[in-house]
Amino acid sequence: MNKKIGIAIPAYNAEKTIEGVWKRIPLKYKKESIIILVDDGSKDNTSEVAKKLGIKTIKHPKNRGYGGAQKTGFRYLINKGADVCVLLHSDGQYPPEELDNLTQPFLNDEADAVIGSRHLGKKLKEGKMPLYKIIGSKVLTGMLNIGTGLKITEYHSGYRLYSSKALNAVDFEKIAEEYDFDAEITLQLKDAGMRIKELPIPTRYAEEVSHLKPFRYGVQMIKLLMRYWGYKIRGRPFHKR
Ligand SMILES: Nc1nc2c(ncn2[C@@H]2O[C@H](COP(=O)(O)OP(=O)(O)OP(=O)(O)O)[C@@H](O)[C@H]2O)c(=O)[nH]1
Ligand SMILES: [Mg+2]
Repeated sequence: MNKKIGIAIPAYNAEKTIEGVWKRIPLKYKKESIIILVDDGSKDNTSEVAKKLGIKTIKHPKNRGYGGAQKTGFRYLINKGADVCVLLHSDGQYPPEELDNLTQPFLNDEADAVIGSRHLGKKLKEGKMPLYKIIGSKVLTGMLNIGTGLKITEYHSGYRLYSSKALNAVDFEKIAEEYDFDAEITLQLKDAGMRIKELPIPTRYAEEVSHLKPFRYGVQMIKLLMRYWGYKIRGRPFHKR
């Protein structure tokens, strides 16, 4: 079954890493897929580097945040007719080489969303994931699973794929603008009865700069759980907006 694949690359001050990521995207996706890079108000030459590589680029005049960058990318892909929207980070942390494996469940119509799980991949230390992130993501994942009754191995992975149908079903443009976008959409998809498949991916931490503020992120996860309960128990709207 032929599905149109779209790839959205959120990028913030990523001038040094984009070329490396672009080179690792298998040729067939460069030929057959829709690829969009969303420059989220970078201060460096992210857009210039991307355009020189021939990557279709949209630039946010002002930095919106990780979630905001995704929404612009997914909206572009859906408008261009993509059936499957892939999120591929611009810092090289998530391997483009895994695209065939991660898109397969959509081609077999086995899933509405796929999460590349580093915990399933089981090589966190070898991949040099900082210890505070290993502990942090396990604790927060445990908290969200206990709080929702779901069984997800990792809510915080940035390697994610969604069918356009699933994105529309959860009204993705109303979801959080920052890092909590990924965990929130996971809860929304589950709540909408979507099939989420997790597949193992390798972990890779190198010299890339992490912008994630762990404490702020932890608070966002607790607030997300509160909103989920407010929605489940009181029928309050789930979306913040
Ligand atoms: N930090 C940050 N990244 C953004 C933003 N908008 C888009 N991005 C991109 O979103 C992706 C994820 O950002 P990272 O800071 O690497 O976050 P992360 O990978 O979840 O966290 P780490 O595991 O700490 O690297 C990268 O490709 C960024 O370039 C933004 O406003 N802030
Ligand atoms: Mg990163």
